[in-house]
Amino acid sequence: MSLKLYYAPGACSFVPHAALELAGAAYEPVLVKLHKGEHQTPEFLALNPRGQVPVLVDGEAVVTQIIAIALYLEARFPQAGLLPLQGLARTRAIETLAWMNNTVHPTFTHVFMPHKFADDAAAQAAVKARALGAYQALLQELEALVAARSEPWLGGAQPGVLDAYALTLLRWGGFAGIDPTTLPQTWALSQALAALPAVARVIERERLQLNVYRPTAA
Ligand SMILES: N[C@@H](CCC(=O)N[C@@H](CS)C(=O)NCC(=O)O)C(=O)O
Repeated sequence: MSLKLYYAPGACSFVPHAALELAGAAYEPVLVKLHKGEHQTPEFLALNPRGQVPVLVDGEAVVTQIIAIALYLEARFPQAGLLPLQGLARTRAIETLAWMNNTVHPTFTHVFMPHKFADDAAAQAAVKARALGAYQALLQELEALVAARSEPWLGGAQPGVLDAYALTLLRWGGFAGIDPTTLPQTWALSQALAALPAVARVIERERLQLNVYRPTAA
């Protein structure tokens, strides 16, 4: 099998993982355990010197970065409707995908891994607190975007990469203390996506719970 996806459970690699299943692709999923540092081994760094998932390998081609992988998969599986194929709808979808990837996603990285951005504990706490406020606002922006859609899915009539990214970002919010049910449109979209057999296979393989929010004791 020439197509391989290197993924970590619950990470942003969920997006191409779901896209591959939605496209009905034949591929090999390769588990990378981030908590065991498997993304820092010489073998993995030879594949992606940035030491991150996702990585898509197609024969000789090694593709990193979710946006590039999404466009690659869309070109390889055009019938799957992973993104709108043309017109302003396509531009808008890429606009949203870029925003998810370059704004919402890195804001969560500041919440989840503040040690990457500050050295001492107090500075890390400040980074985390500031990023959490920003992340809450960004999820509200996502909620408005989901509510404003005129078709069943964010990219149109077929489920695709935008829906998978929305699910991932909402799910991450649960780890940060954001109850996903307080964002009802995004929550409903995520539940509908998770219920599709293709996406359910990914959730099962990655052993994910959709709602990881736990209320803190008052
Ligand atoms: N801009 C990258 C972000 C990839 C990324 O943040 N990957 C995370 C998982 S969600 C990762 O591998 N983190 C491990 C690390 O950076 O040490 C993309 O679009 O693929």
